Amino acid sequence: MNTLLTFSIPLLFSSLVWSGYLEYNQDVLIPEDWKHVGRVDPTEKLELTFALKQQNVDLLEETLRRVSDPDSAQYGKQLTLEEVSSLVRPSELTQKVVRCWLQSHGITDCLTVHTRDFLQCTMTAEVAETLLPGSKFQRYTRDSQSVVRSSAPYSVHDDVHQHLDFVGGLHRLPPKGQQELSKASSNRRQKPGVHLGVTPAILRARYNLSTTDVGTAQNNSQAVAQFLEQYYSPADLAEFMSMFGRSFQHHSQVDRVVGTQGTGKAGMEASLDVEYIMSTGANISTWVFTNPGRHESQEPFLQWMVLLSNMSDLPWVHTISYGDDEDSLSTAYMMRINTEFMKAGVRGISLLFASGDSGAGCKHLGKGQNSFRPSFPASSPFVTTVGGTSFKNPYKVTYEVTDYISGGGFSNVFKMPDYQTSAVDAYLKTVAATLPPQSYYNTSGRAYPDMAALSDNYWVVINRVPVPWVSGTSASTPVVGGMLSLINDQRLLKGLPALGFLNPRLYKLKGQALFDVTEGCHLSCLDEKVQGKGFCAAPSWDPVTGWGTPNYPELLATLLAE
Ligand SMILES: *[C@@H]1O[C@H](CO)[C@@H](O)[C@H](O)[C@H]1NC(C)=O
Ligand SMILES: *[C@@H]1O[C@H](CO)[C@@H](O)[C@H](O)[C@H]1NC(C)=O
Ligand SMILES: *[C@@H]1O[C@H](CO)[C@@H](O)[C@H](O)[C@H]1NC(C)=O
Ligand SMILES: *[C@@H]1O[C@H](CO)[C@@H](O)[C@H](O)[C@H]1NC(C)=O
Ligand SMILES: CC(=O)N[C@H]1CO[C@H](CO)[C@@H](O)[C@@H]1O
Repeated sequence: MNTLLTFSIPLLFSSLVWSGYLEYNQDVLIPEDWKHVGRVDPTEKLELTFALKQQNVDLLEETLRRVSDPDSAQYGKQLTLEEVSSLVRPSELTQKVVRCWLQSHGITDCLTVHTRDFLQCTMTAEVAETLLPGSKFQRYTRDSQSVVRSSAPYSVHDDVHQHLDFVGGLHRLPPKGQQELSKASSNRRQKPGVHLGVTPAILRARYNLSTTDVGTAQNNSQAVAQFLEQYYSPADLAEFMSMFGRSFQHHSQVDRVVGTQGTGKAGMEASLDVEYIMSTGANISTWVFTNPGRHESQEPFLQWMVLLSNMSDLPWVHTISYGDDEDSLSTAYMMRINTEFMKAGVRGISLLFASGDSGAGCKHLGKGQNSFRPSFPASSPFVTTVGGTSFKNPYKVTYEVTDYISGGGFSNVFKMPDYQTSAVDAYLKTVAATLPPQSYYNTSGRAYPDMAALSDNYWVVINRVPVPWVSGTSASTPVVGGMLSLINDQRLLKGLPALGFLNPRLYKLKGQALFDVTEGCHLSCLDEKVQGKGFCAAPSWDPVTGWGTPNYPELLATLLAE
């Protein structure tokens, strides 16, 4: 192919003595619920993802700030995928060095993306272990899932070290869904004779959506991304809509499924996302991104990020119920994924992540010492994170209070972004006397969530049967997503750009057009010092419910300006 390759390889890659870790602080422990099956056969094919070092990441961040800040002259001047690509594409040198390195190991079966910053290559386990000294590929199973991961940290040759951010497909395992939690809450709350719960009609009443608040623009669309070993069922969606969708115009079908529906079965969480984004974001074309990986070595979340860099035509709003403990992930990985979020944001795409269902979380540091445990991507400064609420009276459409499961807190990895400093400072001052001990969290970090919606006692149709008492921020996130899609719809009809990365604008509203949630605390460590209590809601922004929940007509009015 390229003459440079044949000559430079022996010089560049003759020795494997010098190699270094890309992800020095990546957790490689396999959680106990995964069963070790054994070493992977050396001839077995793996698919690994190489994240190539990008250019102009600072400029990308600055561009995102400008296009998302309503006070900037650049507001709404979003970039195409082509433009993002010219900005961040890795240098020729980086591309060449990485390709040479792969080819020197006989790896030629690679796919790239439009932005050239990811390479996905197929190789045998034996080749992968030589390429990445230290790696040891093993097979693990959990329920019906089977994955191939490395039981030991990998390194890369010194010559490529500076050209890569990380290699995907060795460590991170698919997180467990929230079904456990839904069942737990059903036991706890079952009261004979009471059946009222959250339905599309209840949500539309609470958030003031009228029958005419449905999508009408031709080319608007929204998406849910799911990475569970379960899939949404088209028949359940249709049944759900015939049962609960009588009072508003809606679609009863997903327009596009990207990826494969997986080998698992129809799942509660997968159905929840789709059924509810299509209830608030009614009559809007909906896509589902589902387990795009085909190989057991792939990381479904990473695969989805790679896909975004390869598709020029994408829905404007994506809601994602996926998260992992920040402390289980390497900084290198989180930093790069964060850059991927910026790439989506500058294109005008809104990414909404569930804040998690463990409140402030809890990490045991040993000797009775604990700290809160932030979750990623909820803690990324470049996504909009959605927390959860309950009705004050669970059987009536009343005002909302904290759902104690609502994820929230402060990142230990990402610095607090400028758009939120005054809101967070105000909170910390207001509640100073009642804050948990300082040793549990880090107030220099990105604070989340940004907003919230109901997350408690939902009705879902699963296997053709309506099931009550389903709870979690995986419910509130698509509910907010659907409403942002409706606002995009009106913006597109007016010839305005999509909302894109919402936070800079959201924080400038200072709670206007949102129902402030001021009651209740979320959960945290069960120890003597905090006794299960994390942060508490307060007037204005708080790290439990953010700025509060949407009052749709007012939010529409304010976000429809310019
Ligand atoms: C990206 O899309 C192009 C075609 O548009 C395709 O050839 C390539 O294989 C895709 N990359 C990946 C990683 O799937
Ligand atoms: C929206 O809902 C609230 C509470 O249910 C109500 O007080 C208000 O009048 C409604 N309408 C608007 C336009 O805010
Ligand atoms: C539903 O959306 C389509 C465009 O996708 C539009 O033509 C139609 O009028 C909408 N329905 C209502 C009730 O607004
Ligand atoms: C606190 O967060 C900052 C980033 O905002 C980080 O640099 C620092 O290491 C964090 N401290 C701890 C103890 O994790
Ligand atoms: C994101 C989206 O839905 N884009 C659609 C816009 O319309 C064209 C032409 O009908 C479709 O091909 C796109 O998928």
